[in-house]
Amino acid sequence: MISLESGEFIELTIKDLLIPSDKVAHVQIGNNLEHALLLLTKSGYTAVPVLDPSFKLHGLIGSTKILDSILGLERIEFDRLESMKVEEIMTTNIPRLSLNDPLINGLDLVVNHSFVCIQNEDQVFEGILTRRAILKHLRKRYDDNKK
Ligand code: 4BW
Repeated sequence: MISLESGEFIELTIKDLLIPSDKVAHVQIGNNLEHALLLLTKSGYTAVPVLDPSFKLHGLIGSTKILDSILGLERIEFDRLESMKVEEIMTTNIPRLSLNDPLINGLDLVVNHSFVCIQNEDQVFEGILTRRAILKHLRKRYDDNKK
């Protein structure tokens, strides 16, 4: 068993496991779907944040949503990628946390989301908390407990 008696998931905050914004791939409002699909394909991520020029967080865009948006009745209409903008199809109803929120709030959210966006009080994007970071942390706690 992993002992969490110290209450560390309440004592630790999101800040402790954050991937900072400068290390997070993103697209910008105004980018077309062709650009977004290229970025997703090249980076290997299935979804990334959508930011504006002042780094405010507006939503998420993923490859499944992009491909779904260009599905025609009989074929995939790739020519539409150039004219459609990310803001037309991005998901805006996303969970958001702040740097000082307790890590337990992040743990709850990564059950159903592979990552959670972190923003400040002005909605400026600070980075992400990933499922991987939380699992790595739990694994380390497990190893530490065995010693
Ligand atoms: O390029 C990658 N590098 C590494 N080290 N791991 C990767 C990479 N691409 C995928 N992975 C692994 C991670 O374990 O596959 C998992 C699922 O990827 P996803 O969701 O479906 O693209 C990754 O799990 P994770 O690290 O917990 O990340 C969860 C989700 O967070 C990813 C992606 O949507 C987003 N993400 C993670 N790091 C990101 C990022 N988005 C933009 N920039 C980053 N640096």
